[in-house]
Amino acid sequence: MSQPKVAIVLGSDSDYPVIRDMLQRLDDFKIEHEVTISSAHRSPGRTREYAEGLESRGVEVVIACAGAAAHLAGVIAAHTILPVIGVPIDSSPLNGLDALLSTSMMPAGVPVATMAIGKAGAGNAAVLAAQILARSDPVLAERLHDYKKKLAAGVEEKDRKLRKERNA
Ligand code: RP5
Repeated sequence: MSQPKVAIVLGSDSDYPVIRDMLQRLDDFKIEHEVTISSAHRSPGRTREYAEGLESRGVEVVIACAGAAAHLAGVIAAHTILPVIGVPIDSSPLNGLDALLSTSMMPAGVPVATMAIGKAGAGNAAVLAAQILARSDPVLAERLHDYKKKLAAGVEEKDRKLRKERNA
């Protein structure tokens, strides 16, 4: 297996079902990736060690997914110079609003590119990671152009179906 370019970190195994689209999209873009569970609160030492080792292993983008008072993305960003994409997971009684704020509202100097809450954000994280990697990978850039074309074609197809239904 070749070296992962994208490292996905989950705060808990309970976050895994939310990232299905992300994994599918990374597979579709043919981007090597790895998934690890590590918690900013429950396993802070492991999280720090993992973040510090990413760059030297050739990883280029990190996607950190966590719910509740989610510090995972920020803590990883504190320990690496790699771009960190944060996905707030809707796993708490506040439905992810807590995670959205704690992931996005980073103090000056340590950015986290924060996605939407939940499944849509998880899928978008894969697309953003692909867009970052595509700056130095023309083949991947071509796959992204195709992806955009498919998105547009999907909307046209929905429009056609709706018009047909309404005229039936
Ligand atoms: C966060 O707390 C995790 O990212 C998860 O979204 C949430 C709940 O974790 P579990 O109690 O299910 O392990 O750290």
